[in-house]
Amino acid sequence: SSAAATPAERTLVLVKPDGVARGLTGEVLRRVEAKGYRIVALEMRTADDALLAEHYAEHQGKPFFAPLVEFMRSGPVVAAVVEGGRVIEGFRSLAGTTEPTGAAPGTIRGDLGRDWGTSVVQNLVHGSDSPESAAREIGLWFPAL
Ligand code: RTP
Ligand code: MG
Repeated sequence: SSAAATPAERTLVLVKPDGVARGLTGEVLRRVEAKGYRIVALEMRTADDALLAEHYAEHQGKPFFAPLVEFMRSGPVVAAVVEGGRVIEGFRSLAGTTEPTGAAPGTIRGDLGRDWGTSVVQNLVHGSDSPESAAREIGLWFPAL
């Protein structure tokens, strides 16, 4: 047969400040590893405005931009580079839809997310949404990679 191995792909995963504060870092990484993806870089840090402005460049000018940046710098995040076949799509599938209330049970946001009582959607995790975004975001968070 001509079945070729699926080329490995990389994505940037963030456990956002709500996930770290609620002690869900291990649970998120457990789901990533249980799916068969490999963590190839991992760091806890508090993001500054410059990093977040670049990370969320596509959202500049939107009404939720300022509260989003304020939320994202409110505490440490855990940043990871995760590798695996079709991992960009696969992690977004593990994460579930943006709003936890509507996210499917079985997903990180659907099982664990609480998007009520805050002015910005606090949804535990971020995952790159395309190969281009992944390359850009990995370069921002892990310039040495
Ligand atoms: P992410 O980039 O974090 O993986 O999430 P996403 O693709 O599902 O959502 P996106 O549209 O890229 O938005 C980025 C993050 O901004 C916050 N957000 N708040 N109306 C709102 O209050 C609102 N909309 C978006 C969320 O934290 C979202 O994940
Ligand atoms: Mg996004």
